Amino acid sequence: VAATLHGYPRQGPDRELKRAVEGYWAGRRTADELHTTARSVRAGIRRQLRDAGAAELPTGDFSLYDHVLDTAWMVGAIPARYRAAGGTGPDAELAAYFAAARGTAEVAPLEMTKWFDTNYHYLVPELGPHTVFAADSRKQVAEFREAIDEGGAARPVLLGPVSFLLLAKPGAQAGEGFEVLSLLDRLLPVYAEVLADLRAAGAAWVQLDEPALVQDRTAGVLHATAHAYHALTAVEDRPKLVVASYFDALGDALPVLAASPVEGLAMDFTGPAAANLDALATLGGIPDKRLIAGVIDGRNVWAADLERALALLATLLGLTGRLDVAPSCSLLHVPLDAAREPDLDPQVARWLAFARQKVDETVVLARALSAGRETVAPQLAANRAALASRRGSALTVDPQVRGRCAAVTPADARRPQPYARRAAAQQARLALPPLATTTIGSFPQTGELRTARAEHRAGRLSADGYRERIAAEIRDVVALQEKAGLDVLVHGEPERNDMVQYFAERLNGFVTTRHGWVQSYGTRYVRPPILAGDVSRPAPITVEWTSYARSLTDRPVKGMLTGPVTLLAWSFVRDDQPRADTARQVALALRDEIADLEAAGTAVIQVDEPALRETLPLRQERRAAYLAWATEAFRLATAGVRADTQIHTHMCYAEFGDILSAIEALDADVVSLEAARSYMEIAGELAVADYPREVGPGVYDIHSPRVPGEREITDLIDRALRSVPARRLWINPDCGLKTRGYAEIGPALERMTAAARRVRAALPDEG
Ligand code: THG
Ligand code: ZN
Repeated sequence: VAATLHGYPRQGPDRELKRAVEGYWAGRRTADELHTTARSVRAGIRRQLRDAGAAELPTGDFSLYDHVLDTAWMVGAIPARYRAAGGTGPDAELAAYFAAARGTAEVAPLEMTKWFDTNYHYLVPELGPHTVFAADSRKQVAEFREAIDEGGAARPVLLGPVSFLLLAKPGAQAGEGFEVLSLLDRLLPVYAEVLADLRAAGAAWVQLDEPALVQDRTAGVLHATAHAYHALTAVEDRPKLVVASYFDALGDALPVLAASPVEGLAMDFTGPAAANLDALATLGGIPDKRLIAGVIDGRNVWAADLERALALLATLLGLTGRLDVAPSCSLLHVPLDAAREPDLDPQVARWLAFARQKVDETVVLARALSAGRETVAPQLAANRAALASRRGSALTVDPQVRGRCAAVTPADARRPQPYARRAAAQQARLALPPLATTTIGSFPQTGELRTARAEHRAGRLSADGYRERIAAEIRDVVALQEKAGLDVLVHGEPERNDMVQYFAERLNGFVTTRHGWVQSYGTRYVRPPILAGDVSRPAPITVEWTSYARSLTDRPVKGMLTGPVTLLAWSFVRDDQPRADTARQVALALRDEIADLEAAGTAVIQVDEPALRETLPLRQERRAAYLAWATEAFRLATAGVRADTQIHTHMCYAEFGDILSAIEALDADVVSLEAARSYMEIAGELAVADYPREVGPGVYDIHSPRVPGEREITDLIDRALRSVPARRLWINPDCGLKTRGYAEIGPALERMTAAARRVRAALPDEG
């Protein structure tokens, strides 16, 4: 029994790779310098893994930007427009690669979307009937050679052919009815060639990742999977194959893979994928295959229960011909090293395992099985003590919070008045015109703001000095909005670094990290807070700045909060109680904040849930339960307000079609949605769903620096009016303005309000 893994964070200890790639983009580094940094980051990773005692290192999981884009490159499926954009210079390939990743002045990049239900985003390959695949194994072979040249075993890890196709989409020229999976037979020979190249380079085993098989799949897909692995195992002179899955159980795909001639399976046995154990036992195990058992959760930051993992592994030993131990998935999704967090509460620190610690845990388990428990007795004892301290800690169990949660009744999560009554009360209080205008909440985070925050943190700017900077920013933002003629104003959120971190820093139960970066996409990283204990709110969070903004204007100012589902989705959440319970605690803390905002005179309060769609479970059978607790948490946060307090929510990045009924179940008075890029669709979907309350499908795409013309906005409003009556239609940009510049948003907002006034003037008199 040996310890191995599927992948490791690829940024380097101080995000060296991010700096190198961004430096190359900015022209501050040559391609050679970039490759040198990349090589040294990879060498550092391998050293760390070998020192920890990992037996067979993954290779090829490294990426300059994204591993799905790397796979598209490996099979030659890079659209011609990017090859052309790369030019003919000495670095043409690198230029073409980054053109596909981030676009150029001439070409838009590939679309980006979420990697299953993680917070990582991949680039969506574009395929069509004319795609010509061609093998390019250079990256895979080079990274494998690097590893074995140092001595010791390595296992190339590739995205498998079935998942590659299922993650891709038809390109613009593909034509009606084109199915990406129809390309499988043309793709397989290319994979076979890569496998042969890796074999020639000395690879005994190659791992093919097929995470797409843990989603509900048709008989057709399962059949294609069986076909693919029969074809790949028929290749002569190939490495042994291990097919990996993670994030959920294999379900119907398990018997298919078990019956295929591949030599090994890597399976996840954590979280919802724990169902793999019974399924494997029912099948009679896989006695002729190697099993790489993912028993350490690769997606959270909590120290594993090693005794439980050992018991699980003992059962698995009887179900396989050869057992190895691994984290459940690539460690890409967790921060690098919990030992590098000097500011963490030491009590919490010992409960944590980041990537480095997860490798240590994996090695301890492998040693316990291969050399005997007594060889790792101290590690097991330390693990037991850490788990016991977590269970008994006052941080994880706050009796007051528990009591309050236990006392929640269904009525607490329901606004007492029906929407029609609320709408009348709100109209009497707010006296807004039809087609009321507003923004989503954030205004540009300028360089000066970021500098002021950094200066304040470093102690060079006093608390008063920093507050005055924020106050001045709010005065400017309010003045700008009055000048633009907006109906409902915001304070602009200059005091917030990040919509999750800001609240996490001010709520009991969360801790934040200094170096806990996790790749979100490309060179962009987030530092998710860690939700470790029972959540409560020691003091009001947003009331002061919201009230300050209100004092500057006669118009209504929206209070702005991040919703409970999003606070969970963008944090690492405790695993010692159901997420639904944790969500309820967060909801109650927000409910207090909303009550305080209301008591201070705030008539409009927005609770953002951009992540509602993102954490939808991968399997259909679990979705209803998730949406039930998620929408309940939102309502528990918001339902305590008076009838004449207007609740808004906002959502972005979503395929709303999947969750329209959940959006409705939030019972918000107003929902604003990202829509500028698919405006017709969302307005139409809302109409079809008979959405009964107020909506603001965005009329200004803030993801682009382009300022829309008034005419263009007028057209969008006219179009929306075909689906939504004027009284229920809001006019707003489609997301926060934090990434835009003031040069653009002044004119853009003025055109938006002008368009609203123009359409308003032409409305038939409602009498
Ligand atoms: N906040 C949090 N999580 C998120 C988002 C968010 N997850 C999903 C989505 N939004 C991810 N989008 C981004 C967008 C930009 C960046 C990261 C994720 C980004 N990061 C900076 C970087 O890597 O240079 C670092 C930012 C920082 O210093 O904190 O630009 O909005 N919580
Ligand atoms: Zn948004």
